[in-house]
Amino acid sequence: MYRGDITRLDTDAIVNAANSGLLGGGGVDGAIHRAGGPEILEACRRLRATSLPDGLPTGEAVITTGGRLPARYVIHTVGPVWNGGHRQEPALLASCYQNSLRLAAENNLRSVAFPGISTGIYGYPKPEAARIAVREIRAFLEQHEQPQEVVLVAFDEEAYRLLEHTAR
Ligand code: AR6
Repeated sequence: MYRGDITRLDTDAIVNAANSGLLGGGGVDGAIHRAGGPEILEACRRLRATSLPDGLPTGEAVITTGGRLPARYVIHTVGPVWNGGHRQEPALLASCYQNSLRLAAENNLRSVAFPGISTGIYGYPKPEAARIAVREIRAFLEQHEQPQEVVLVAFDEEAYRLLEHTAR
């Protein structure tokens, strides 16, 4: 676990809580594009122009360069917008973690860091989201050799305490 700004981490990849358009936004998405520079946006535009003309569906993930970030790669995933919990939000959020980790494994990445996908602008309740994150990461690590290290990033003290409690 790490408390602070995910863009400072030098894990092999950091995960971005993106939107389907993949062309940037607020929150951690804005911070990643600002810190990583234009190369990331260029890579996202290429994806939109080729394999993802309609954007990235909720629950899925793609990988791009990390541009000027300390991390070599950014894995972009689109979390569900919280709508009360009866629109497949838990399954979609679990898919975000599974698909991001699968991409990390396929690219033979040793370490990857996640923000709390969907827990900002998309309004997912943080305790439930933390439980899903911890459960999915543990399940994946048990079944795969890579990544070897997964860091959960809390942006503030309260989120950090919640993660500590959830991972116990
Ligand atoms: N480092 C680590 N965590 C951060 C950082 C940072 N620099 N900045 C924010 N967080 P959000 P979402 C935390 O809103 O809910 C964007 O506009 C934040 O405290 O970034 O999935 C996208 O383009 C929260 O716990 O993502 C989408 O349109 C978590 O990261 C939409 O927001 C996620 O908050 C996605 O919403």
